[in-house]
Amino acid sequence: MLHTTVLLLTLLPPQGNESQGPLVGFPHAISVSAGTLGGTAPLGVSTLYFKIPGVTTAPPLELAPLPKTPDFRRSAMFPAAPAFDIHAMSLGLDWFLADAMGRAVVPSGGWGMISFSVTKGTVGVAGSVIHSEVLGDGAAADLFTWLIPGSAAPASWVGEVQRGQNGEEVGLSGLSPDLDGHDIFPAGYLLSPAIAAMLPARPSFYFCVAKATLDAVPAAWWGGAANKSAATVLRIKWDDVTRTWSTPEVALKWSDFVGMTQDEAIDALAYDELRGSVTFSTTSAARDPLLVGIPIGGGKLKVLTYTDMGGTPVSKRLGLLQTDDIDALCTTDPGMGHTAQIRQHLQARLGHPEPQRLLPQLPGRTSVAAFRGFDSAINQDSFDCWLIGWPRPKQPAQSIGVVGITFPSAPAIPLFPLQSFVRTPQPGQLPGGPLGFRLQVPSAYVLLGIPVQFHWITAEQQNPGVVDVPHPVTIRS
Ligand SMILES: [Ca+2]
Ligand SMILES: [Ca+2]
Ligand SMILES: [Ca+2]
Repeated sequence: MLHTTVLLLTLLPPQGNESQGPLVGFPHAISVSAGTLGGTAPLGVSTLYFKIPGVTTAPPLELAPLPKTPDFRRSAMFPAAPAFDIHAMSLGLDWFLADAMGRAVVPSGGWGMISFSVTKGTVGVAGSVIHSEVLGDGAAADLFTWLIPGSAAPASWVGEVQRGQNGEEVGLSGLSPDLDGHDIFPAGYLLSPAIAAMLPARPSFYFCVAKATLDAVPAAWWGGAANKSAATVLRIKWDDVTRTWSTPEVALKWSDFVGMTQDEAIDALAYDELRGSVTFSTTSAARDPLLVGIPIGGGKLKVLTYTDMGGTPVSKRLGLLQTDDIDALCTTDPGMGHTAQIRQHLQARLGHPEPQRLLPQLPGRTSVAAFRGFDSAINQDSFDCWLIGWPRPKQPAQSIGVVGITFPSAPAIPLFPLQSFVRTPQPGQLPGGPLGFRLQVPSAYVLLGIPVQFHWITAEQQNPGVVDVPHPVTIRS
C-alpha cells in the first residue's frame, strides 16, 4: 500500500508557481519604487508599508502604532522632509550570516535565512526560480528566501531559492510593481502588544537615499558634503519618552566601506548593529549583486563578495546573473542567532520548518508555514498556519485534510487533531489554494515560550493512495 502511494506521488504533475518557504503569508515592512500601486492606490517611495498577514492580495498599509511602540508612519519618521526615495533599509536587528572570509555559515541548530527581492531589470539564470518569475508575472515585487546551507530545516528547502510571496500576495500591483526595501522587524512592533514588548523600546532605523533624490533631503543630514552619497547609511533613533524620531544623521559613511566611491549606491541593506557587520547590495554592475562588509577596525569595513563555503558567490546560488541585482534584503537566524531577546521574539513570531519524521518516506508536495497573528477584535494573539498546494489543481474529487499539534517539550503527548477540512479546488484561488488555520493563543500562555508543532495530513477521496504529509512547523507561545 505504501509502495503504491509513493509511486503515485512521483507521477504527480510539477507544481505551479505556488508560494513556498518560511515566509509564506508572513507580515513584514516594505518600501517600493515609483509607480507601484497597492490595490488601486499609488504608494509613496519614502513610506514604510506593512504586508497584511496571511496569503492575501490585500494592499500593504501604512499603520498607526500600538500603544508604547515606535511610530513608523512617514509623518513621524520624516516630518517636513520633502519627497525622497528610501533605497535600502534596516532596523539594525539583522543577524550577520558569514564568517570572517564572507562565507555563508550557520551554527549547528541554527537556520540562517536571507530574504530578498530583485530589481525590475533582473533576468535570472535560465531554469532558476527567479527566471521563471521573470517569464511569468515578474519578479521585482516578489519576496524570495534562501536558507543557508547547514540550516536545520527540511533538506529539500536548504540552499534552494523559494518564492515566499508573489508580488500580488504582498498586495502590490500596477504596470511594473517593484518591492525595493524589506525588513521583517518593524512589523513585529505592530503585530501584538506581547510580541512588540520583546523588541527594543528605542530602535534605530537605518536607510539609504536613492541617488536621484539625494538633493531632495536636507544638507544637514549628511554632516558635511563629503558624506553626501547614496552609499552613506543614515540613521534615525526612536525616543520612547518624547515619542519622536531623531533627525537623520550618518551611521556609516560611504568611505567607511573600503574601496567604495562616493558615486556608488547601496540599494539593499541588512545591518547587524550588534556586531557592526553589513550584508548589502549596490547598483554597481562591476560588483557582485550580494556583498558583505566586515569591520576591520578604525570604523572601516572590508567589502567582500558573499560566498558559500566553497567560494561560489551566493548570488550565483540564487540563480542571479552578474548583471542582475538585489534591491531589498534581510538576514536572520531564528534558531541560534541574534540576542536572546530577539531570538525569543522571532521564535514566537515565525514558525521553524522542521524535517518531516512522521512518515519520512512520503516526499510531501504540500508545504506549511506558520507565524504569529493577532485578533484585535478579541485582543488575543494567534498562531496562523497556512497549507499550500492542497488539493492538487483540477482534481474534481473532494479531499480531506487534518491539522493537528504536538508539543515537542512533552513528547509523551500524542498528536492532537484540531480541525478537519473537506475541499475541492476552487477557481480563482491563489496558486496552491492557500488554506489558513488560526489557533488562538490563550492569554495566560502568550509569553510562556511553549513550543507548539503544527502537523498536516491530506488525502484524496478518489485516489486514497494520494496521501500527503508536509513537514511540520514549530512556533512558540
Ligand atoms: Ca512574481
Ligand atoms: Ca532597494
Ligand atoms: Ca543592488
